[in-house]
Amino acid sequence: MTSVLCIYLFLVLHLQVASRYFAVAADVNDEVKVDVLFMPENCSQKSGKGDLVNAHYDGYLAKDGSKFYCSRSVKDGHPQWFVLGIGQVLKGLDVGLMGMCPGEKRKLTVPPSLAFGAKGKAPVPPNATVIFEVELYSVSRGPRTLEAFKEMDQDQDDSLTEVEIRQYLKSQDLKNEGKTKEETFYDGVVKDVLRRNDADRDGTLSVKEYNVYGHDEL
Ligand SMILES: [Ca+2]
Ligand SMILES: [Ca+2]
Repeated sequence: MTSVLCIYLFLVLHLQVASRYFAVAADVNDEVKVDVLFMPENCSQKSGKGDLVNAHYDGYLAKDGSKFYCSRSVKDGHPQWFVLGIGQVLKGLDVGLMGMCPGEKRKLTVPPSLAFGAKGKAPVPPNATVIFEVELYSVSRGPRTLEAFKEMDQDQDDSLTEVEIRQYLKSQDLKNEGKTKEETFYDGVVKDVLRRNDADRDGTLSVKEYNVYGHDEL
């Protein structure tokens, strides 16, 4: 069922006319080619380095269009939740999702050097150019700053509970989109945030766990 959905969405994305094209420089020799497939009318906040973003992305091999990854078919189909620009995802995604609006859809053509390299990673063969169809759902500004931590930590006990993280995400959606999403959406996101960051597995995030990148401001 989920793979059918992915194929459907793939077709939908391809039927939409690429409204513009531009390239984002990533290295001297390599760059990610960005085709904007859909641009929402209103752009509340563009993504930048260090932002907490939520996105779906499907990966295809450029040479034959075969799909090797679909984020809708893993982890119960919840959109992937990661901090942009710090290596939590492939370099090509880190670069290709920059400056993106919530609701925007892009097609990213990523050279091997910014994807799976000379060795590849099964089922992606060596030296493969890959294509990602990405849809950005939400952008939260500077989640790893002290301001964001304090904003989330409502009872000011220097730790973030599931409830506090959930309320923060909802408040962000309310601010950016005028409404919140379904509760099951937040269930998945909160679980993912804790899975990635709760090092001592006590169910809450300490300042240290939250500040895994060692920013000075924390
Ligand atoms: Ca707290
Ligand atoms: Ca913890």
